[in-house]
Amino acid sequence: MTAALTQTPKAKNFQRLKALGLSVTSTIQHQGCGSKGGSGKSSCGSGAGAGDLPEEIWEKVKNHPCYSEEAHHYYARMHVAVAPACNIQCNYCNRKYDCANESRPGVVSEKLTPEEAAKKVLAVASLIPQMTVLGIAGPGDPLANPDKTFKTFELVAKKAPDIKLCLSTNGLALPEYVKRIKDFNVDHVTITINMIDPKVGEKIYPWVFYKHKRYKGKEAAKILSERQLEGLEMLTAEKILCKINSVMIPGINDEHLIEVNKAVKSRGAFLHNIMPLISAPEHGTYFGLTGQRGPTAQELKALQDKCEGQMNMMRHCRQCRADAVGLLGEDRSSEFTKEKIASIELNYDIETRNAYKMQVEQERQKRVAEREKELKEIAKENSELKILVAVATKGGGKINEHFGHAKEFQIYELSTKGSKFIGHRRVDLYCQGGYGEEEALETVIRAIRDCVAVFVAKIGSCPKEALEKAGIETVDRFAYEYIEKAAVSYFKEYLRKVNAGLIHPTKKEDALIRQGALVPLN
Ligand code: CLF
Ligand code: SF4
Repeated sequence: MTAALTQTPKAKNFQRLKALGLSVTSTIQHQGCGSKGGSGKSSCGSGAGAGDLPEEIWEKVKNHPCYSEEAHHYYARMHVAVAPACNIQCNYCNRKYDCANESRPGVVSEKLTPEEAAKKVLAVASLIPQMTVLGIAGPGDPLANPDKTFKTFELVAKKAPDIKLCLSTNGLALPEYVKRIKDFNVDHVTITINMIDPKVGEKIYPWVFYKHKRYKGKEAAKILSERQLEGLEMLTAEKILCKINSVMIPGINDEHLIEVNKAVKSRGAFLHNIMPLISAPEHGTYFGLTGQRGPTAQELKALQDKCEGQMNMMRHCRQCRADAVGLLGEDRSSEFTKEKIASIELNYDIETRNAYKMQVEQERQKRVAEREKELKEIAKENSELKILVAVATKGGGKINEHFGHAKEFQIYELSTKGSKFIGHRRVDLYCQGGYGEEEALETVIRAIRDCVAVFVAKIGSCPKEALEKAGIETVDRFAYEYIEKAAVSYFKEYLRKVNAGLIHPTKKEDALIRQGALVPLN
């Protein structure tokens, strides 16, 4: 009898992952993933865990990196760019670039046919067992390209039945396709809703193309809004999980998004994702060219906080490309070009994929147990104080990244309720092949200057000094520990010092949100 035959199923699974060079932690670390962090249990659905949601909802979201903040530590999504056409014009979009509803402005490197897309999905699934979701999010609108979109879903469902199907749309054509969405088992749909008032809408949408006719101004916005809300109601009636994306455009729809939030909540939306406007002039969008600014970090957080009382908020969105591949904080799309796929051996192995999921479940339970222990401790404290900290991590929910290697920092709000993930800040890499880049350090400080401290696995003396001069404590004593556990432990100590009069908390300066999402990994 060979050794393989005497192995337990668990050992076999472990071997399968090892053959791919994978484990829950090593996979994420290897990829230098920007996807990490986690929040305490809260009413926030995106951060909610198994015990916070009804069983049938948890089953739908537990492996979806966008619908569960907790899942995005471990699971990846991929997009296939099969939908080039669009039926509306948004003032934050330039057709030459990705759909800003779901991606940073950046060209889609390759458009695909449904057959090419299905092959790409199998290639990615063969090499990245943590890829659990296929999303179609552009570069135009998936429902303005219904044949290509549904053909892709059909091919993938046949060949890789364990992959969840996900769709993101502007909603104009949605009511016509709800039945097809249901029939194709697409269980997650995102609608981008930026307004429910045509007076606001006409400032965002110059036109829509509906029933063979182009509409402009308020009339266009009214049609769009009615179709979006009707589509949302139809989807939720079919028990399809709906996420609403909204682009926050200061001075145009920022306050209005509170009304949008109420309207979508009352129609059964599961999650609301308010994203900052991306409007760099070089993208050539109307807003970019007219100098419309995006929100600051505090403006965005304040609006998300206001809406959180109403419904579950997503705060871990990376505004990813329409052809993104990988964990949310990374982009591995360049590894899966048509040319490279031709040389990848397709080996879609459901057992390896299940083995990865089993490992993730074990890892999740460990993290939850540690978090719960710390939460009990901090709950004894009595204080209204809230502070922000930035964390350098490359995955697994741990503080495991060097300061100089971080491409983004995770931001946590600490209070007596525990630690809560509130977003990420993209930064320029400080360490440039052995030396520190002063300009990059400036951008890091600007991105995290609303934080009291930055947690890192390691940091050199130069950046440490500059950060401390800027009022940001550098903390490396929790290197390689779980973020939540370390954060609560830090907050307890911080509170003790405040109570003893050793620290006098002051209002921190607002931070700047860096335009766009992550750049591809090197
Ligand atoms: Fe893609 Fe969108 Fe599905 Fe996710 S992305 S279609 S729901 S699988 Fe996710 Fe990317 Fe944010 Fe979108 S992080 S832009 S929310
Ligand atoms: Fe661009 Fe997407 Fe708006 Fe269409 S729906 S104009 S592709 S952002």
